[in-house]
Amino acid sequence: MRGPSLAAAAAIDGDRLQDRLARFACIGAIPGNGVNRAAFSAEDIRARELLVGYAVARGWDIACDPIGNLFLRRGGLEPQAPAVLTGSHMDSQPRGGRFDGIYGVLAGVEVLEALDAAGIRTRRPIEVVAWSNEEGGRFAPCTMGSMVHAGARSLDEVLDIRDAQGVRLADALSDTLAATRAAAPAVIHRPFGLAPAAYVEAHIEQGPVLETAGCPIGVVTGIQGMQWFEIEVEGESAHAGTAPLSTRRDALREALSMIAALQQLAADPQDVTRFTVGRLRVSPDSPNSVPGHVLFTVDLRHPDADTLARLGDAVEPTCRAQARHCAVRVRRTLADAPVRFAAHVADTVERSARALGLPSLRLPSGATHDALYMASLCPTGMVFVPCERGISHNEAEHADPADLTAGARVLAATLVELAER
Ligand code: HGY
Ligand code: MN
Ligand code: MN
Repeated sequence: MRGPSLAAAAAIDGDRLQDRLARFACIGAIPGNGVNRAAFSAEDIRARELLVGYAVARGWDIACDPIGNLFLRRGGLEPQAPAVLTGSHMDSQPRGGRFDGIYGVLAGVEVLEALDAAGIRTRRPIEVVAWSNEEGGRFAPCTMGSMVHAGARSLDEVLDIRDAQGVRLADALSDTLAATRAAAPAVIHRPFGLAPAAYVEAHIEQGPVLETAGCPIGVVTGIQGMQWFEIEVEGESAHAGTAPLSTRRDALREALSMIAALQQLAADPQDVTRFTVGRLRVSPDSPNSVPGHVLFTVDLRHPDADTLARLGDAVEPTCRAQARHCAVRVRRTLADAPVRFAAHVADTVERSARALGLPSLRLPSGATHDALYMASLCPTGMVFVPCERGISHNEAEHADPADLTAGARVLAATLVELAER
């Protein structure tokens, strides 16, 4: 472990990190200590303006790609060398926690601050990215910014996606890009697909493994696969008091049969398969009208590619088999195979933790992250820190300041090691 790597880790200022986490937690704050910062919302824009302010104050370059992924760049001795990239996302779930995503962005900023403070100039530039729309709660699917940046989907394919209020992604994105340009003196255009030398993302684990093991650092080995579906059931709205049950085309009744059949399909005695119906929209949503239309979502995950593919391919036939008098439309909106991270990046994270006297353990990620798409562009890895009871996507999400600082220190040493490679 090089001297500058340890010096950068030592220059991490945990109080500044805590202070900035608290500032961002005020943007979109909701009762219960949580946040609601939907992608391309006014709250997202305020978060971007605050982040850009840090770069302007430090003289780091600011770049932005056409889907709003925001890059803060600290120059290296070899300006043309591919940068080492870190970062995460600033958007949140509707009832999100104050650490999911934003911790990885601010830990990356803290590394740049530490390098400035320690007067360290790395060979490669180091950049911090804030990915657009990682959560996918407003505009599905999730991890959209990194997905488009890595070329897994084109920008044109997502521009017409609408939120629940009918707002087009293109219009919300346009407002966000305009606000970003207004906040920064000079925003450099960043094309899609620019492959960095490596990508390392710091994130809370969002699961119980590290806390249960009493271990402060997770060396992430990869991310399980996932598939998302939108299923629409079209029946006929009717009068609750007059329409005989025998002739109804009740969209909710049939949707519930489909969901029960899908839960049966996903049943797993080993409790490895993850199956979630997180959204159920009923129309006309009135107590005395028979539902004529239902939309529900499926989030399906598994670490084994073949199992995931088999379950994913069974979703549509399972729904159609439950349809009696209603029409069904099944759309698969996301299909991500499991990824394994680059061995040398995981080894560097592990070596950094050891050099800093921090216990670590290797584990896969149950949650998805932008690192999943970055793994297709460059050697990629993640650093996890524990979160209380593994709770996340919930206002009660909490992480210990000492763990957050330790994770930033491991990130600093890892990034400097990779920037000298
Ligand atoms: O859904 C996920 O796994 C991520 O936390 N957005
Ligand atoms: Mn996240
Ligand atoms: Mn999340």
